[in-house]
Amino acid sequence: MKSHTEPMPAKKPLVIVTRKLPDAIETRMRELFETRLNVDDTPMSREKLIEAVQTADILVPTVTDRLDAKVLVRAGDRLKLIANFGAGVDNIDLETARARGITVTNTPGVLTDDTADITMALILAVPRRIVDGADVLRKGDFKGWSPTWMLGHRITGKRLGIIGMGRIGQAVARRAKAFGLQIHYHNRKPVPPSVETELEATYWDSLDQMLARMDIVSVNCPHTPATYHLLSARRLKLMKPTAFIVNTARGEVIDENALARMLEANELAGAGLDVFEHEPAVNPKLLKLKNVVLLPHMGSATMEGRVDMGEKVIINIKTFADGHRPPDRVLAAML
Ligand code: 8YV
Repeated sequence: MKSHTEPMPAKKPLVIVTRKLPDAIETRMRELFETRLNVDDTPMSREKLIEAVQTADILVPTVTDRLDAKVLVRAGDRLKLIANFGAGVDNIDLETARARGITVTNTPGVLTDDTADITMALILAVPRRIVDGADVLRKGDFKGWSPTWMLGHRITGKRLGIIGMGRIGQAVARRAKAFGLQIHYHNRKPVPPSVETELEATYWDSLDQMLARMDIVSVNCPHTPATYHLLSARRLKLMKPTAFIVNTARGEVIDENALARMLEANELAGAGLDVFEHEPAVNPKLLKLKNVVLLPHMGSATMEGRVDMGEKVIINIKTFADGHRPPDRVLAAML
C-alpha cells in the first residue's frame, strides 16, 4: 500500500471530475492537471463511475456519486486520491478506500455560513409560514389583511435544540442567538466552555431528554452509520406536538416516513427540509403537506461557495500530488 507521502508520478496526474464545476475552477484544474471534465453535467451511471475509478489517478466526485465498496473494489491501482467536492463524505465507503490505499479529502469550512444561513431561513420560514403566505398571494387569494389571518408562531424566546455542534451547528447557534432563541445542543461531547459561554448554550448528553423539551430541532450532524435514523419513529414521538424540525444535513438522519406520518397527523407542528432520505425522491406525503417547507438540497448553493469548494479541491489535489499530506484528509475515525 502506497502512503500519501509518496509523490505521484512526475507527469501530471489524470483527474476525473464527475460533474460540471464553476468555469474558473475547471480552467485552473486544466492548467494544473490532466483533467477530464463533465461539461454537460450528466450524472455518471454506475458503469461510468466504475470506468472512472479504473482510469483516474485522482477522482473528484460529488454527493450524487455513490462510491460504495462494490465500486471501490473495482478501482485501478492508479487511483490514489478521492478529492470529494463537498463536506459530507457519506457517498464514499471510507473503510474500503482505506483498505485500498486511497486517500479521501473533503471541503469543510467553506460552506459553513451558507448552510447555516439556509438553516436559519428554514427556522424562520416554517413557524412564520413564509412560503405558505407567498403561495396565497401568488394564487390571488389575498383578499385583505385581518387580525386573525396567516398567524404563525413567534421565534424569539423559543428553545432551539441543535443536533451536531460542529462548525455548521455552531454557525446556526450564532445566528439563532441573534434572533433571541435559547440554544440547546446534543453532540458526542460538549463544545469547549468558551464556545458554550459565547452561545449561552446548554449541553444535553441525552438526545431523548433534549428532544422532549425543544420548540425547534435542527439537524446539523453528518450521516454516518451511528446517525442513520437517529431521529427514529420512537425519538420523533418524544417531541412536543407543537415542535418544528429543520434538516439541512442529510435525509438519512431522520426516518422520513415516520416524520411524514407524524406531520400529516399533526403530531408535529411543521418541518423545513433541504435534504431527503432517498434524494432526489421526496416522500409524496410530504409534498402534500401545508406545514412543511421543502428545498432541493441547496444549503451550500452559492456561487461563492462553489468556487471556494473548488479551490479546496484543487489545494487538496495539488498538495497530495506534490507528496504532502492534503489539508482536508478524512479518516473514518474522525466521523
Ligand atoms: C454540497 C453537501 O452541495 O457538502 C455537502 O456535504 O451536502 C452539499 O452542500 C454537496 O456535497 C456537493 O457535493
